[in-house]
Amino acid sequence: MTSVRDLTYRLLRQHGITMVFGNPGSNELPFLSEFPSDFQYYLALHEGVAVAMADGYAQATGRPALVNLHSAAGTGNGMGALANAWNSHSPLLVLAGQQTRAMSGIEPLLTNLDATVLPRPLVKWSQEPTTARDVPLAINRGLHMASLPPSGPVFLSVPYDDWTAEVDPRSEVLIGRQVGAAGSLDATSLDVLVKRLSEASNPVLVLGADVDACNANNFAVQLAEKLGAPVWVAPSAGRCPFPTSHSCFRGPLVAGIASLSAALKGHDLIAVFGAPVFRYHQYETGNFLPDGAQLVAIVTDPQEAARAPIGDAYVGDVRAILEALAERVTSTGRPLPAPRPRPSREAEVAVRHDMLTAGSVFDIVDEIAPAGTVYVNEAPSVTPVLWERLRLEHQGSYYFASAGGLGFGMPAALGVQLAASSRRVIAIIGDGSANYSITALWTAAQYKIPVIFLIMKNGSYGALRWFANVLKVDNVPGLDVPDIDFVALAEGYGVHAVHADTRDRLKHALSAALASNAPMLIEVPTALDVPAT
Ligand code: TZD
Ligand code: CA
Repeated sequence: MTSVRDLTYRLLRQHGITMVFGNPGSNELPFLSEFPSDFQYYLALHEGVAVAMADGYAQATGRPALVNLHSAAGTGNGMGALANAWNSHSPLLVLAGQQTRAMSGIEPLLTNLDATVLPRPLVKWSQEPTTARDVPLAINRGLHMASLPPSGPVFLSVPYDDWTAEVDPRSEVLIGRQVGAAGSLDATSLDVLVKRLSEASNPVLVLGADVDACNANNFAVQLAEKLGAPVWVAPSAGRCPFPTSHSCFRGPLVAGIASLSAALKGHDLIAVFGAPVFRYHQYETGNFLPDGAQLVAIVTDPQEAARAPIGDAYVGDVRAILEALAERVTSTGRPLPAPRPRPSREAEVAVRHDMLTAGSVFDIVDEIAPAGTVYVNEAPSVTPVLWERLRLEHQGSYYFASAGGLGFGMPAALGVQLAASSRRVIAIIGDGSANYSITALWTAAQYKIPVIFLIMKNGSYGALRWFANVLKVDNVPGLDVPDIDFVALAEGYGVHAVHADTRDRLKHALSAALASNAPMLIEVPTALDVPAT
């Protein structure tokens, strides 16, 4: 007899899934029983870690990742991380165990009440199959749903007695079903876009995370060079879609209506690829666009296209469309914009030599880390400084929580490192943020995932101090996080750690971490550097 569980593992393999990120409970044990030897289970000690780790893995591979959570409580613990996965279009299948059908009417302990409602609205699709025989169909559907554009998380609740039930023999044909999406532009729309770009007198490109997600950074470079156009990263950037040392590169746009509009002043055409228009944060009044500017956006997500308050939008395959435009647009002959000036290293060091600044830390990292290093960032107040200092040249070089939900960085770095084993991942983590998913250290140690964790210890929720200035609110409690010993915490979870409070110590620690193939944590006291409002 073929069991539902047997066929499920075959389906998972066929979708390229042999990893499970999870934290089990009694409802999940029958799914995990006789765990196949070609699968690897990554135990996370908190569900937020499991989901964020899967998110990092899914983003870095572009393929769906499987998360296994425990009923309602486990799903609830994973929801913060699911918010990020939702915004980053990460293809995740979240599989949660349900109590046995035999007791479903009497609501025993660990029943997931209204299971399908719980993860909404942060999933594309949510189901609890009505019968055991529908489970393989639901698994297959969930995996395709997660992958189809716009990709994103899906949720499946499975009563635990279903796994040992016999499959419907007709489910065999699910193995090998191909489901794909087409989606370049039709010829007329493409002509219109080529014309608009070619005839603009001062076009600008704004690129979002989905450009990096669909491996289209090179096409963006080609298009920018042909147009001689500056390139900005859409606000609240979850990934880096363009090489930061390229002459056209301007940096990330500020996430406020007026600031964003001011940065784009003078452009007559704003072409947005792979980003919502726009993901603002701080509220600023003003017009969405500068005077005289038109906007056209190419996105994978119909919701993003429909809800944009301005401009035209096309929904389609961002890579295919960028590739077609890069090929079809003829070179305008406009000179490339002059490169952004590199911030001076010496000036920064000279001003505050008693304590390392974020700028000097990033300069050291940029100098020592090899080309191709991947950065996962969760140090909110110093993110603008990071974008000025680190060279992010290759596809898949940068990740940040797409919904701003903290607790993403440390576990996502593990997932990215598993996916990109030939590159080294450095996680740059604030001393506030580190606490939401600190148990990721244990997973790093146990599975020997060689992420380097750089803790930026400024003793404060720096970004909230900045936001309090933006909102002009005073005397807010709960904004400092003094007296946390990250070296002790890391050692406690089995990760070697050092405290580096000078440039030389940091250089030494980072070189040692890069030379070893074990995870390591470096705690760096840094000056609290709240950006000006
Ligand atoms: N909780 C969660 C899950 N996500 C959040 N974004 C917040 C709370 C609010 N929050 C921010 O948006 S930034 C921040 C908090 C608490 C402070 C981060 O402090 P940090 O980094 O030490 O990690 P900085 O560089 O000092 O800001
Ligand atoms: Ca901090």
